[in-house]
Amino acid sequence: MKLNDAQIARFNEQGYLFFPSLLEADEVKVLQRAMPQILSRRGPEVIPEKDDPNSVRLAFGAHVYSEPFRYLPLLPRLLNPVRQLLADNVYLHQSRLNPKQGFGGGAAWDWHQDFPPWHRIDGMTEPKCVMASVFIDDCTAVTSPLLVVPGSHTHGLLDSKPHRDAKGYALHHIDRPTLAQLAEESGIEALIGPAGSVCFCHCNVVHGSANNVSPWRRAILYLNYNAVSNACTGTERDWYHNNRDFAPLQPLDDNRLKELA
Ligand SMILES: O=C(O)CCC(=O)C(=O)O
Repeated sequence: MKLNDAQIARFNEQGYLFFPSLLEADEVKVLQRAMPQILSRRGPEVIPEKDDPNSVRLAFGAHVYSEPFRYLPLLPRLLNPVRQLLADNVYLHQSRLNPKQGFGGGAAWDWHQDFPPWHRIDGMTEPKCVMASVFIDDCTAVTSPLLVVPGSHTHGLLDSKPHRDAKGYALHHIDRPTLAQLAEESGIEALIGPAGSVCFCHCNVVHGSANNVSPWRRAILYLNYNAVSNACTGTERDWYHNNRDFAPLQPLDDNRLKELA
């Protein structure tokens, strides 16, 4: 897939590009089939929900320990648009899978940008990083979709309050007056689409989500690609937060994931 000039201009203006059903149904099935193994994994890279230690809030690094998730970020459909948007070769700074379990198990995410902890802790100089959000499940109005503020990346690094949990996971919450002003100017959009949809999102786009009180899981995999020229200088955090392998990713055959079906 090659982005055209209008798509690149739209990304620069609104901060994201959404492609419904970029992955085919059999590719989605392969990824869904791998989920139980990832979610039953134990280790520091798997972070439980605060109020329910048996529910996974985030599984980092699935692209390292799960075969289908290793192939996914290398599919030309994902890799080529990201390389175009960043005008560079890229490596994966981190991947994180947010299963967002149903019946309230998947707790809310306060409004934030992704870039601040990468910049302040991992030593990522510029916001030259794209978060490709791959819908592993359908994301509907009732399963607590990801909410984004269009154009918010153009404000650069916003004032935010750092919050770091015991496992080093860092979020920088944006204060209410700032969010209210941004939302007043540009509105808030919900990213809704079938499993297999992909949103390429600038790492300074303000985003968040509510509790998932529906009965259905709403998993999204976030593939955070960084430009090779922007490789991180920090070494404080573990491999699953701050990957130190900066070798440019090389595309696989676009059917590689489908072959596992
Ligand atoms: O998937 C969600 O609901 C939000 C996740 C998120 O904002 C993040 O991982 O930065």
